[in-house]
Amino acid sequence: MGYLRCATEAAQVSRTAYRRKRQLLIRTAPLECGCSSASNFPTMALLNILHYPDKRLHKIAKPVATVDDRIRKLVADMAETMYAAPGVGLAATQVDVHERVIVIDVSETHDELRAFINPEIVWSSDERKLAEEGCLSVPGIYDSVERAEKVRVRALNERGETFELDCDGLLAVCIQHEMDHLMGRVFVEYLSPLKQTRIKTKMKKLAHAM
Ligand code: K1U
Ligand code: ZN
Repeated sequence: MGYLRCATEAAQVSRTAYRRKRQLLIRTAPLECGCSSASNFPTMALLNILHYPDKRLHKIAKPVATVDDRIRKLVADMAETMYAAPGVGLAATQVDVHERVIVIDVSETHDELRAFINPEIVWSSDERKLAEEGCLSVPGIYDSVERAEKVRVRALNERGETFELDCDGLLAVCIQHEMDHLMGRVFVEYLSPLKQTRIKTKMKKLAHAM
């Protein structure tokens, strides 16, 4: 119960921080129509997260052609959905949108939202590290996966500008996990066939119980 209350409070803090940040972004970034007012900007929405073993989680996402208001709305809705879950990352594939868009916020204060549009890993360390992972598409399942310890990512931000980011720790784990989602891969596929079968059975039972 303690965890549940913390998670709910964390999600509330996250949503407030994100709304504040988003208001700033909308106020400072001119909209496509050339108008800088946020009055016509649509409100955010919570999106439905697909659950493993849904086949749609295996679709390969296409690159975003133009970073426009449709993509900015998707980023906003994905952020709202990630904070509400609560989670530290979300890939568009998980909300049944098959375009290369990721949101991540691994900060303790839930106010460091990053959007990665058309992300590419341009460098990975040879050193690898085992770390525990969770997934909003496989609720209740946590297990260790080995990945590159550090990566450098190149992507577009919400304004369509290219940036590069050196990632380590949870951010490195999360970005690799989310980029796998964009390639139709779910973290449980790194586990043994026996564990995968058990997880599938558990998830199917859970879906029937709901
Ligand atoms: O992709 C996802 O499903 C999101 C996933 C990201 C992730 C976390 C940890 C290691 C690798 C990838 C999650 O956010 S799972 C939930 C979670 O980690 C969390 C939940 C509440 C508070 C803090 C973290
Ligand atoms: Zn996931």
